[in-house]
Amino acid sequence: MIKYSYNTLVYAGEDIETSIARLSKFGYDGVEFVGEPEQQDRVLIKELLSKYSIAASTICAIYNPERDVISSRKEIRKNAVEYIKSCVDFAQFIGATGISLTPTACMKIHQEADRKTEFSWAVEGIKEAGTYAGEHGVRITVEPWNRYENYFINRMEQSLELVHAIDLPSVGCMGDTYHMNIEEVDIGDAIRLAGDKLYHLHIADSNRAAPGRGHIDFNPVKKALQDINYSGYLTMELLPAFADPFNGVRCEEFYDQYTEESIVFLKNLFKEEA
Ligand code: LER
Ligand code: MN
Repeated sequence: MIKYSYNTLVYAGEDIETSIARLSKFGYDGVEFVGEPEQQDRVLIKELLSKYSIAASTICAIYNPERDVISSRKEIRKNAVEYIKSCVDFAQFIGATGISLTPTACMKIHQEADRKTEFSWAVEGIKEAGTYAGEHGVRITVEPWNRYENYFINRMEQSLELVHAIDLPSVGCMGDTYHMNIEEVDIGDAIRLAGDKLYHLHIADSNRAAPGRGHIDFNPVKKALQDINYSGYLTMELLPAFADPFNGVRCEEFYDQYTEESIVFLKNLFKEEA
């Protein structure tokens, strides 16, 4: 059974109770939280999730130059693994089942060492974090990002190659339809390629707005998810149309309007063939 959640990153500047209450009101099963464990009140979050009868789905971890799993600097690689472990502790506390991961800093588009060396750092770091995650009942999901945000893992086949090399049940693949629309030949085929290793999926249209507001055809996405018997979360990760969408500017339509519209769109999509 597919479940729906929404990434609260776009609810910039809002108090967390308002965000959780909104998602509960519009019928979401879960909430995806930003991976800044030090800045979040996990006790309050847990209370609010219970108050509004909604689950924590996942943690969207944030990778920057200080948290880079394949940095050429050993202390930065170590810092990245410690950061993922702190997200695991946060996830376990609030009951989230997964943490998204890409091995490098967001917006890093140049490699620091040859691919083979960087790949071996990725395997080493994610194996350590993934083992810790598995021991705490949490899964790590490797997310390909488009070429303008990252150079290392851009397509599902690369995520799968890394996941196979890590070889842990607690580490799988994830997709994001916004990135996939840019990098994959066929989004449905990429989902089928991951198969039972697809642990999580971010949903946004081609312009990162609510599904239905861009030009992605979500029918093949639905078909592929059905083909692999996907039963995880579909998490809306919607972001404003800025070059730097993380700048905290409040965009009104991403609050009530897109939150409601997205779940209505996806529930209709999946209802049609039922
Ligand atoms: C994160 O899930 C993502 O998709 C990237 O674009 C960085 O936010
Ligand atoms: Mn994403």
